[in-house]
Amino acid sequence: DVHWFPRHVSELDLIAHRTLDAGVDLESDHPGFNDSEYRDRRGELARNAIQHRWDQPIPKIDYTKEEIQTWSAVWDRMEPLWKEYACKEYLHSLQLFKEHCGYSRNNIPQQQDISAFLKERTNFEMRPVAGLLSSRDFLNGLAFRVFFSTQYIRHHSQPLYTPEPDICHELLGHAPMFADRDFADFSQEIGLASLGASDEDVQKLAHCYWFSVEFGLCREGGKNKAYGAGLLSSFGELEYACSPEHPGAENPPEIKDWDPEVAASQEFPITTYQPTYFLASSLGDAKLRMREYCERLQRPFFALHNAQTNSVFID
Ligand code: H2B
Ligand code: FE
Repeated sequence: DVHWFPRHVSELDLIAHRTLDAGVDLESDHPGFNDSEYRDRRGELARNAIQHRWDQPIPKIDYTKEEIQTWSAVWDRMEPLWKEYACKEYLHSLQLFKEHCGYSRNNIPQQQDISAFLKERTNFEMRPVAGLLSSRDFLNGLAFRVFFSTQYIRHHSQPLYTPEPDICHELLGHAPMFADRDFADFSQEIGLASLGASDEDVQKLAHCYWFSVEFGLCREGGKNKAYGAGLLSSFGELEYACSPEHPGAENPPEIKDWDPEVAASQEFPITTYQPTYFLASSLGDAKLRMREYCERLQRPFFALHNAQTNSVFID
């Protein structure tokens, strides 16, 4: 039996409701657990995301002074590290986002502005989501060149820590990468392979996603640079991953060549720095290898994407 999957971008509205956590039921060790104002804000943004429909503009959010301070704190810690360790594609897009999408240390960009810009450049888009989705649902969105993105920010008491994706991770880590054609295509490749896939294959694809879109490194001018959002939004791990010889790294990570076959069955921790990273020779090469891997998956069909109608059909 083939698992249900969306055939048209409008059907992502159904998926967006299926959050594993509602984005509001904070765990007792969450930094915002005892802050009722923060919890109310999370509830408001979650409702905002659930009400969103695929063909509507994404409502503008008025971020508070306190939220902007948290954003600035992250920005200020990350900016010098991006210059040193982010891949050139990221740095190029970040510059464009500063010019066109309101990116700066003093302003939290609006998802609508980023989405409109990406749509024009690589035909990718963002859409709000209240909380975590299953791997299957999340990856299915990528097939339609849609990135599900949260809209809340981490708690101000710990600006450099978040137990879950937040706008610092989504907008500073992920969004700029989708302005790169190879990276956008790479992401969609994983998404298309996830449509109607077996649970086992979805898990393999989720591992590939983890070691690339979240924690991927690529080679550039004899150095290892980051293209993964988990690195680009984490000041400690970015340096740890790209500069394993830096003082204080007693336990340098293992760096393997990007091979989706190997990444698919590589285990990983989610609460500590990664012991293993995968290094691609370029984003274009990462994409080609991903495509080859997806073609080798045992599937009764392969989904193809029609960009004009933003729908998929079965080959
Ligand atoms: N859901 C949301 N909302 N954001 C994510 O970044 C995310 C997700 N990542 N679900 C997925 C799972 C990822 O960890 C992989 C595909 O399992
Ligand atoms: Fe992420």
